[in-house]
Amino acid sequence: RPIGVMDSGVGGLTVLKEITKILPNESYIFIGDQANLPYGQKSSETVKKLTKRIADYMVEQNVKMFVIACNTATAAAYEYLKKILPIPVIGVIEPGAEMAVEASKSDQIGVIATNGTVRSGDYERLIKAHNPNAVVSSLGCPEFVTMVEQGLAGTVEAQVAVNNRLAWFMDKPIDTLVMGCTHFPILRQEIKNVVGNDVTLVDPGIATAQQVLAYLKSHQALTDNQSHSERKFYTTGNPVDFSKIADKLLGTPISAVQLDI
Ligand code: DGN
Repeated sequence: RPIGVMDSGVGGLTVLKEITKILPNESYIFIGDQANLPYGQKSSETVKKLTKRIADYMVEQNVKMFVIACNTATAAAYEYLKKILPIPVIGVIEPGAEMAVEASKSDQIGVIATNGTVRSGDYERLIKAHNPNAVVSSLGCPEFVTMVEQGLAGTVEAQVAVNNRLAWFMDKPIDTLVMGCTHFPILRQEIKNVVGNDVTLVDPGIATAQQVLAYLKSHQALTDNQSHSERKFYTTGNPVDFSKIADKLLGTPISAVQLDI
């Protein structure tokens, strides 16, 4: 049985990439809900409904696990889906928060995310649950999502936008910055150029992949050979646009199929 991975767009591919690196034998179904992108500006109730609709489809496809590779959807729907789905559900925020606490020495942690994720306060709450002394500074960066979806990562335009937005951190003594939106690791270089080498960038996708591995291992649900492994990519938006960015990101040609749900 495959692992189901979803995002509002191409950002979740950064998480999928980390999962497939350590679990190459598994099969995967990835869904990008690009028809409804961006999730970050929608109400939490709406995001919950959109995420449930994808989760229901994944369950129909008989996936063995559902990974919410989107911070905004994790904030809005993780607790709810964990209760109602007949399969295990993994979100990106808790693993990311733990990873940030481990990475920080000064307890001064920055979070960049969508407005929806910042509004939920989940990173702050979970970081403080692991380290009550932590000081968390969170900033919404919604325009980063649009830039990534438009394929602008690596351009001067993207660098300028990242410079402008992250200037907010200049007077904050953070030593760790969580890329709390799965689209943001695609702008890692631009972000690094602004915050410099002294700030550790945390990619929750890496910690999430570790959690997927740990779960499957402890439940004896790992696939031990690659001969039947398959990767299917769906978007509710335009498959040609999706594939263009996905190819670049995963470093292999992808042919995405349009999904009508
Ligand atoms: N990639 C999503 C996240 O991690 O929050 C959000 C993108 C969006 O829909 N705004």
